[in-house]
Amino acid sequence: MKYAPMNIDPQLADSLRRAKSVAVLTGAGVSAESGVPTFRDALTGLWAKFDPEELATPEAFLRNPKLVWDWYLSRRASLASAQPNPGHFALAEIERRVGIFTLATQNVDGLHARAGSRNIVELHGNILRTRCFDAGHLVEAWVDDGSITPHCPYCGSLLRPDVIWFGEILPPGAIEQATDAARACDLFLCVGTSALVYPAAALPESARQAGAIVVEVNPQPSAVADFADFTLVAPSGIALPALVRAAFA
Ligand code: BV8
Repeated sequence: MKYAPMNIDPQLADSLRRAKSVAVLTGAGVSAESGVPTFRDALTGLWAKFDPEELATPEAFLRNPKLVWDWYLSRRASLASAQPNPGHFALAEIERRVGIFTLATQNVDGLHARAGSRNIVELHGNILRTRCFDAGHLVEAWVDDGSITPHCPYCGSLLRPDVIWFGEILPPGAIEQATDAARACDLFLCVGTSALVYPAAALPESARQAGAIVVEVNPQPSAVADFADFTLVAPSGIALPALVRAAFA
């Protein structure tokens, strides 16, 4: 679908330009234009028959380590060719322009850091890191002894991707840091998320309750649009650069 150049409400552009503090929540949609399937689409092909909330759990992993490990290997492989898109770069530009900036992401693809964002809170971990299932320490290398999934070279436990699965608590301090930023910001950007997974999905409401201007960027508005002050109904790779141009050009 072709999108006309975005017209940004001058009031929104002015609010961003004058914001002293900005907080952001991103979801899989911000990486869609980088060719990374959104979380629920990630189960294309072989994975089509699985429910992601079934596959991304410690129980599923312990039940069938190879199935879950191979799913993450295939997602890592598809990430190898992914590049940050204009939406990622626009968020990095906003961080450079605004005094106080926090980017909380549900994404595990590492693309925000590659686009130059600095103050990132990875709420759900990072698929490119591997950790020991039992002890939790990160593991950079292991011997591929042909066992169905790799084992920790230090204790022999199973290795797992360093992501937060359903039913697992978030990294220590992550949701607290993101919530503090949401409550303290003048303007909150909610980008590319269906806002269905908690506690991340509570962040836009926390920002609204604290009096922030809330903006949703999503071609299919989520429930956040019901209370957002502004909704940009377009792909983030188009909407965010247009917003940056309108506010700072
Ligand atoms: C927790 C990492 C405390 C892994 C992910 C019962 C038992 C246990 C827990 C629960 C329970 N009931 C509820 C819960 C809490 C649960 C939860 O919220 N479940 C939901 C399903 C109801 N949450 C948890 O378990 C969390 N932990 O609560 O711990 C606890 C512990 C025990 C018991 C109780 C409480 C942990 C959740 C983290 C799960 N890990 N990812 C991996 O990636 O493999 S979640 C994963 O799915 C993502 O990280 C993300 O969070 C979520 C997907 O959401 P989105 O990113 O929004 O992606 P989605 O595809 O849904 O939407 C894409 C959007 O983009 C769409 O709106 C689309 O329109 C838009 N879009 C598309 N293209 C574009 C675009 N937007 C802009 N531009 C475009 N071009």
